[in-house]
Amino acid sequence: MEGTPMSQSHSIPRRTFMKAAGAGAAVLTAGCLGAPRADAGAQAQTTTEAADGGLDPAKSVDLDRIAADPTDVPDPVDWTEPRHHEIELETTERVAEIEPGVTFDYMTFNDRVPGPMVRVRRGDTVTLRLTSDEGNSLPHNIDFHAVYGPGGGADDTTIAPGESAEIQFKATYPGVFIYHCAVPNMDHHISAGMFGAILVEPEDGLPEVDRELYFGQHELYTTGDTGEKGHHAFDMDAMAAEEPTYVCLNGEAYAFTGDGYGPVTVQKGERVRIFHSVGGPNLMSSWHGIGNVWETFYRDGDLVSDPDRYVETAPVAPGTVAAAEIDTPVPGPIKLVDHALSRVARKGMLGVIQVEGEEEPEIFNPDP
Ligand SMILES: [Cu+2]
Repeated sequence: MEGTPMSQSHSIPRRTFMKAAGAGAAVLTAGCLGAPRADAGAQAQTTTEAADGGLDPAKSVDLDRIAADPTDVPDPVDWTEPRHHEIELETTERVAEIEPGVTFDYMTFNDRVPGPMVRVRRGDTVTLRLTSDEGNSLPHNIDFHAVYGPGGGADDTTIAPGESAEIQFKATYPGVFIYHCAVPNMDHHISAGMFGAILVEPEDGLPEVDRELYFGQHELYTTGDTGEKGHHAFDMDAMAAEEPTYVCLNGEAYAFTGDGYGPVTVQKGERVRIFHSVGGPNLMSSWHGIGNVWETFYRDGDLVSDPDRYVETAPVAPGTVAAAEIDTPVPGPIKLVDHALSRVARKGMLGVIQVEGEEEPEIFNPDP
């Protein structure tokens, strides 16, 4: 288990603020994203529909939280010779909340979305053991985009509930890549949460930064309306039509805002590397940080070509992990969004990095 701790616990306290249906979005997107998700009339109508037998009541949850902690990133590679890693991942099927009062049947790697980041160095070897929780109902497997081999490993890791499988692979090429479940209904399984990232550092490593963060964007297709209280079943037709109910950051709506677990805080002046994994299964992310710029942008997770500079909005295709480095010269929020902004204003796709520190009026003066 060198360098790749895969068994961390859920140490972050669950949010305690239970917002009223739809009411929170306007608050958390205050600023350039005033976001009325639904007016009072629409809320009343939704309630009536539910009473008429629309959605089943919310289920009791198996997990207090499905959203991975964005700060949970393995330490940078500090070794210079090839290593062997033993990595264990567990596939699970869990009920959890998309937002307060809205439950969903997630599928995960290690009970969180996105699944844990795996971090190795080019030339390292990995023995990967995949286990399927015995309470599962479906087959699962794992396809690493960092792997040469049938299905990226999926062909030899397809397992039934209670089973486990092992593969070994060499990380022969560098970059940051998606992994995901790849059973025949892979779009459903990815949509339910089964994706994560594997970072294969180049031999010379990555530039030193002060902090690294890891996020995952994906879509949920459900039988309910966005924000409708109750249990949302999966909607295959909506997925086929590519019309999601939610577009989430780390599996939940607005998780890293004042209405959720709170923003991720950094200190003014820190250089921050952000890994943005897009599981999809269908939607391209137009990745943007409001109030900032991708100072260095590693397009498509390519860590060896010359990176792009000062990119405002970057396309990140489903099945891709992009990386960017940002500077934080002024205090205030940096809002991580998909600049297809209806996904932000209405469907949950927003997270906030809060930069703490004294004002820098020469760079930005809010009160000249
Ligand atoms: Cu699966």
